[in-house]
Amino acid sequence: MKELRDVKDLSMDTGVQQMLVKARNEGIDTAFDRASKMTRCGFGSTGVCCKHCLEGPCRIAPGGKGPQAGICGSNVDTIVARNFLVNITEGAASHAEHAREVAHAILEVAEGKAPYTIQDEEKLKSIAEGLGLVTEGKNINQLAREVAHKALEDFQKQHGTMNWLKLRGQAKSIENWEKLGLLPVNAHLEIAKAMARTVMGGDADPANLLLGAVTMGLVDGFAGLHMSTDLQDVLFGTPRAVKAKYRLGVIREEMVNLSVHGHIPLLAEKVVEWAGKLTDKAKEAGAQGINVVGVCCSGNELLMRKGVPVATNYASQEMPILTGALEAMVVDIQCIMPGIQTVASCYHTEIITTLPYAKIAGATHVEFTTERADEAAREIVMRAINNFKKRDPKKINIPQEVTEAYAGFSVEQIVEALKAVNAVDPLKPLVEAIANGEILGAVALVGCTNPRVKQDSGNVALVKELIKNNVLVVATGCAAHSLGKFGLLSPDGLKYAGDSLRNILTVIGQANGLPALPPALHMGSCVDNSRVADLLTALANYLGVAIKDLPVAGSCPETHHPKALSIGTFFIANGVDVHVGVDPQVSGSALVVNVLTSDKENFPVTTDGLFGGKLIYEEDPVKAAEIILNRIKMKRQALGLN
Ligand code: BF8
Ligand code: SF4
Repeated sequence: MKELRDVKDLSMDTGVQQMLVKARNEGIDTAFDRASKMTRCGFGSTGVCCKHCLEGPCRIAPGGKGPQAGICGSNVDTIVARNFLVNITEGAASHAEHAREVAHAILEVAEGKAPYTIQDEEKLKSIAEGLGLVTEGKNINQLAREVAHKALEDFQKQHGTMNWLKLRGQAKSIENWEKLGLLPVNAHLEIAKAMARTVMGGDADPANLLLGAVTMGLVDGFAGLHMSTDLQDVLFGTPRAVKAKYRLGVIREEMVNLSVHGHIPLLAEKVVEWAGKLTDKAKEAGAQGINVVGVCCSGNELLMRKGVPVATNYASQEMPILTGALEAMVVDIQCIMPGIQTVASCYHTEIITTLPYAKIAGATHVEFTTERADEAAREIVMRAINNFKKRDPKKINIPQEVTEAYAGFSVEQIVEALKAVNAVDPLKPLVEAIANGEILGAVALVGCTNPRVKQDSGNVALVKELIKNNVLVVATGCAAHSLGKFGLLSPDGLKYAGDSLRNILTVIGQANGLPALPPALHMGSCVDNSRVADLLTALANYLGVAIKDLPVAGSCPETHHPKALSIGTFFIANGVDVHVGVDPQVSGSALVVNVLTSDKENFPVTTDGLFGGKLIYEEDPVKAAEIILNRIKMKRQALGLN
């Protein structure tokens, strides 16, 4: 049995460290300790294990020793590429299902069947126009119904190209995908096709399988990320800058604490609404009120639109329960560790699952559908209130640290902030700063935390290195939470920035009545990586170049989920370099590694050559920053910039 590691080596977050000590004292297992005990399988971690039929599992030993083909004759390149495509498909399917739920909800709202009100009519209109719909003379519900039908077509149509790809893709990228025959028809069709081609006896050409992964990246990007963000903005409002609080200290002893965890804001928004309506009931139970706190991407959605505080990010999702002051954790889908139920069974906390296809044994299940959203949300909040009296005061121990952060930087908000500097041509100051080198380039910090990696350390270290070199950083997902916890979403974080970046962010901030903008702009949840893509599209169109020409990159230092890989594939398809700090499990095939990570000069077929972007795998965040900076400088040079 492996030794447990010192809690200081597991997370940078002192509140998390405090809870880890508490967990060990109480004999409770957490993801961090399970990660310490888990040995890595050499075959699995290099991607060379195939379980696609019952002849196997077949595994190819490295270094040419032992069998070099599976029983069916699959070679190592096919096995690794096939496993990679399965991974990307899992990620894309998650995002597509998220988007489909929201599209369906919009349809129900338009038909008066679901208790939500459309919040951003302007955005609905502009999406409708972008989709080629006639908007004149139509009321909001008619328009919403037509937009919902267009969205749902992206899960049904049998010919042509996904509507959302044509709506949001940059023309130059689309041209390239079309030339390569990669355009997806509909999300469900492509997901089914990917399953069919990865089955035993399907596609056995590794290069073709990797191209399949790119199509899946496009499914993820357009029928997942873009569609989700667009329709969520329509339904719940487009985010504007908000100030909010981070870390476990946002849990309050005197309140009924209810955390919302998962991804789709249909549930999260309703829980917040009902928490507001049931304050009196909480007071009757002896609490001062109801405190909703966010975890993971549901946390991001509520933070972006409502300034709801964020308790913690992925790897430490069990910790809010360990405070002993969490009455309930309500979850929907994705990134929810079954381990939360094991921890909750040692406390009064009730885990509440809400989707029929995502239950946890032992948890309470309150079925959430948009049609009965109010009843379900009311029941969930009442359950939390009723649990308040069940607390064991001896078990309460809430870490005190809280940090302040700004979030809510939608593209609309960024453009509005830039308008305070140049009302007529808002992108001009930003583009000029990039052109003259005051801003070297831009990097999106995205994705996760992973219990195998010291929590937050990669995300924070990489960003500090980038901003020191005057790179503008935008952030999403749990990585944005890391930055929020360590002051990088606050103007105070500018102390780590290079002079010219600090000056520009101060000028823009002051034009907007703030001391400065933070060094990293929080753009939202993982599906909101669409906002990053929208920003890149706007910049590329402004300059009349392709996205692949921009001096930008994406980075996910603490990757854990297949969704992070499918998002990364979407950006690579657009020609954006993507760094991962955790092994993407393809190292068993030199061919796959070369296609994904080599420069175009060094290998006959690469994503760098086909799309202009490549995968960078580097565990050390400082070294990764250096590689990213060099690629950004290379792209600057190609644009004729110094
Ligand atoms: O979609 S960042 S750990 S919660 S996968 Fe998961 Fe990663 Fe968090 Fe959000 Ni994204
Ligand atoms: Fe083995 Fe081929 Fe079956 Fe995979 S598909 S388990 S390599 S026989």
